[in-house]
Amino acid sequence: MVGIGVDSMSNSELASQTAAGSRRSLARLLTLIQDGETEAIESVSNVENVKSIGITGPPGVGKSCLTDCLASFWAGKGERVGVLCIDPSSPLTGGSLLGDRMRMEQSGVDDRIFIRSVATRSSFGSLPLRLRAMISALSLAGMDRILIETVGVGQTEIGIVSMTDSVLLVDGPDRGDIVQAEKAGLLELADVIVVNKGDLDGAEQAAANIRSGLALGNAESVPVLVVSALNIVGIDELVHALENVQVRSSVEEIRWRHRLTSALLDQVLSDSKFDSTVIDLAEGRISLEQALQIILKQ
Ligand SMILES: Nc1nc2c(ncn2[C@@H]2O[C@H](COP(=O)(O)OP(=O)(O)OP(=O)(O)O)[C@@H](O)[C@H]2O)c(=O)[nH]1
Ligand SMILES: [Mg+2]
Repeated sequence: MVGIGVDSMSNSELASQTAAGSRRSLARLLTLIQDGETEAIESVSNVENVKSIGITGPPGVGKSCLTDCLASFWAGKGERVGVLCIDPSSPLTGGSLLGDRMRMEQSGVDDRIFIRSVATRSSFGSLPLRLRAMISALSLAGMDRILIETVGVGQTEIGIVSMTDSVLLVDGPDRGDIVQAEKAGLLELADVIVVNKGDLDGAEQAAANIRSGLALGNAESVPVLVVSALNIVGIDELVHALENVQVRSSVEEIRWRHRLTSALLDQVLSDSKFDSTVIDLAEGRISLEQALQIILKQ
């Protein structure tokens, strides 16, 4: 029987049950991957990944509501949507916004959405790599779309969103936080930018400011849309933009640069000598150059 005793299943059994549609097996597999279980990560290493979208931006701009809208939109079209929320402060409801309306006409919307929260605690460095394997697990489970919401516009977020195939940057009407995103280098990874809360004053102006900023950086081809997740306005246009993202070689290069950096960082941090080297440094026994040599020699 599918879904019984997932705790005692081997990794390959979990993987095959996941592929057969067991949500419990998928949940267990994701937990093992998140915990860094090498065998679990290997069990999905040959899976062809479904295209994933990273959704990022400053706190409180409406990323979760927007993720909810997008997941419901695609689920309403009969697609299966996997959602990973990295360090969520506001839980996703599983398509409650748009879902309520769609449910009247169409059953099964919620069944087609799989949501998983992922804490970043204690996984500094390795989370981006594990995220790749989590995307593989969701792909194995037959998801048609994978959405990854992450809060903030710093280095950690860059590590996370560089693992996805495209990036949706969300901003609000009154914030100007996009400047922070630009400083952190996140703006150059954005394939689509939305100003959410378009029902509030200042949204069109914020979008105009972003467009002129992009034009200065020769990135005017990046669509900047005004939407309202709350009123479900502009979602069709957003879906269209996301489904028609142009691959830009310059962005691919940046993406791979971040992925490689994450992989290197992961290697260094998982080195058995790392912690003792830090102590040796702190206690003045070795220099930084010597520390580098110790770790790079491994
Ligand atoms: N007026 C208005 N409010 C919105 C809209 N979308 C979201 N909100 C509100 O903004 C608040 C934050 O929404 P969230 O979706 O939790 O925002 P978030 O970016 O995911 O927040 P964090 O994950 O905490 O960074 C909530 O109170 C939402 O109801 C919108 O289109 N218009
Ligand atoms: Mg959120």
